[in-house]
Amino acid sequence: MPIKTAFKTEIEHVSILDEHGQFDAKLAEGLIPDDDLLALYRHMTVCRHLDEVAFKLQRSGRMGTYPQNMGQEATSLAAAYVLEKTDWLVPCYRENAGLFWRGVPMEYVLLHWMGDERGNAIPRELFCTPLAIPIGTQMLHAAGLAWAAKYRGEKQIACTFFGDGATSEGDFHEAMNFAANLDLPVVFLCQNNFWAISVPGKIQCSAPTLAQRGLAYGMHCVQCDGNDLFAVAKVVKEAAARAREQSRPTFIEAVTYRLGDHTTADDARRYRDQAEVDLWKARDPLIRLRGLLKEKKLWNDSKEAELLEFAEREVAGAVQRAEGIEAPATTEVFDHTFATLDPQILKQRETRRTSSLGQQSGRSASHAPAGGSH
Ligand SMILES: Cc1ncc(C[n+]2csc(CCOP(=O)(O)OP(=O)(O)O)c2C)c(N)n1
Ligand SMILES: [Mg+2]
Repeated sequence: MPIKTAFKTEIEHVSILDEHGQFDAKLAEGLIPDDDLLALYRHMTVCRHLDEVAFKLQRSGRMGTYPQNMGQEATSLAAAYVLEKTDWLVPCYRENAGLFWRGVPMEYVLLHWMGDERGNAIPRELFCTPLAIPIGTQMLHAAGLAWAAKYRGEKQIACTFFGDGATSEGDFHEAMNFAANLDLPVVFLCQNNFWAISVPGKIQCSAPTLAQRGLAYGMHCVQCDGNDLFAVAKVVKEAAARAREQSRPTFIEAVTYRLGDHTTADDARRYRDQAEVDLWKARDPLIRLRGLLKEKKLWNDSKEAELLEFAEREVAGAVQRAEGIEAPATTEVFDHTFATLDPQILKQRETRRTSSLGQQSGRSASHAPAGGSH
């Protein structure tokens, strides 16, 4: 018997505006009108400035750990731009641009990184889940949200964001498996920035693209330039249509790069070459978009200077609101975990003490019974 080919495919790579200023006007047709392009550029610039300010807040002890988004702004922003306002955005932690575009107030993200839970209480009407720090968990949430929408007969879809490292997690594969086999309207948007903290992508995946990981699940897969606002807008728009009209998921690999450290707790100079960083600095999504706007005679240096002043005011206002919020009551830690508090927890709420730590109400720990807990 002759050996036949059981399956053959190829992965497309979509690029519309590259780092050399090459622009494919035909592919870009109808994607982003000029007015929106200006608004999107302004938005990315404000987000970039927030990154700088957040870094300084952390260094001066006014914020906990912070992960800069620098270099990756185009991906989540393009997705949020083309999706409906009622579609779920299910983020990781490098999607500030997309979340702010949807309407999440900037101070929420600041509060989150300042360790204030109120930063996670995103208004329901914005359809954004809180930032997900445990790697990979949010992809399952997206599959669940899409499943719920499908069950209710709503046209709402879910778009979830995650990194290259997250594709090594079991949760990723479970989410992909559920989404593909239950025909769920999900867009899986992987931001491949080549690093999972200090672990390079090439030792996490032996295949030439991450995109092809979706093939194993019978899912449509595509790779795009993640630093190209147009390319991401195009592939997400098509994926959203596939989700809404055919209730089928898509796996998108957006190729990007984090220009900063993993977080403020990291020093990337210890494991990556400056030459690599410099290469990607030249591929910065802001630089190429600014170039296109200038070419279209929509932008100049005085507008840029005005924008930077605007960004400073916007971010300063958000910092002021985040730092100015009234401190939470110490009892609030009990408010969002249990629907009803059992007597032991009620006692803890009243006394702020727990016998399990050897503490007892009205008595000092040194008088606690031996063993300290019961
Ligand atoms: C379940 C889990 N394991 C480990 C970690 C520690 N951790 C935080 S970020 C990170 C790397 C994530 O890399 P990637 O998915 O590529 O996202 P990136 O930070 O590059 O955007 C790891 C391992 C975690 N947060 N959650
Ligand atoms: Mg990564």
